[in-house]
Amino acid sequence: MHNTVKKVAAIHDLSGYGRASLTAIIPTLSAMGIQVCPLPTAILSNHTGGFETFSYLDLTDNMEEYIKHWKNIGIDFDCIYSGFLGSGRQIDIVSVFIDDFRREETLVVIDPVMGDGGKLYKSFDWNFVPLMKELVAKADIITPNFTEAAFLLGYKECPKEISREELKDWLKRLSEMGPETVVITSVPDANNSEYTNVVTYSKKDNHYWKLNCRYIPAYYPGTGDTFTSVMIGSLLQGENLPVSLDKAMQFISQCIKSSYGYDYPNRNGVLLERELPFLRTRPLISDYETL
Ligand code: PXL
Repeated sequence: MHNTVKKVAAIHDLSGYGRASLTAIIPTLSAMGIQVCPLPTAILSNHTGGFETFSYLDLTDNMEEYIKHWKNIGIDFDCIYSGFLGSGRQIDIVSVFIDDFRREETLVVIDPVMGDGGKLYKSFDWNFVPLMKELVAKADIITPNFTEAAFLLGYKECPKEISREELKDWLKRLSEMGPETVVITSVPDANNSEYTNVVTYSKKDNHYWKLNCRYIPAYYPGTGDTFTSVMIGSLLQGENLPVSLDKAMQFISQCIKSSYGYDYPNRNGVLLERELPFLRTRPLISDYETL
């Protein structure tokens, strides 16, 4: 009898507090019935989004040895998913990992974490962007936010708004870098400032989709990791791309709305544990349309 539980190799840091990276990804995918096999890039006491201090243990030197044992065991993965990477060397290791572990049906998802709100994160400089561009070329799906999309395209500044035609051009140009599917999150809506949208382009069927999301004025670290995890979980369950993105967006909106009403520091992350049971159900499809 076939093992029906799908496996994801999750290449991210482990931040012990704050519900980002692996501490968001593992519970989210597990709740969706997917096995997560973490390949940790670093161990931090807590994520860096809003906490002034943190301990940091770089695991780059351990990664190759770790991967060697995975090869010896002979594991294969239904999905390889990488996010926050700390150095050019880690990018090289992930690149070789993809070459070694990818099978024809493996889904390779790269979240090119580099910045947000028009700025690079503090731990990155501009030399990192071309390295990330090389990794992105190997992905089936990339999930940059609006800022990261601009940086991948070679802009050093991110526009405040973008027309529909320009956005389609961005999606197409990003897909020409290699990925079959491009998903851009946190895109300002040119016609309605109350919305930040998710847009996507799929090369194979040459289709552009747009999902409208009402802007919520609160930023919680780690929501990008949860968003991409829900998308992956749903795709591995056999749903199509727009439905998977719709589910991811609904889930994140629900997490933010159910957290926002409580008075606690945003850096602690959304109250994920309260919402995880909802991932067990298939929500009603709410909103997606052709871009
Ligand atoms: O994806 C969010 C994230 C991941 N890893 C680290 C972080 C953050 C967000 O702040 O600090 C270390």
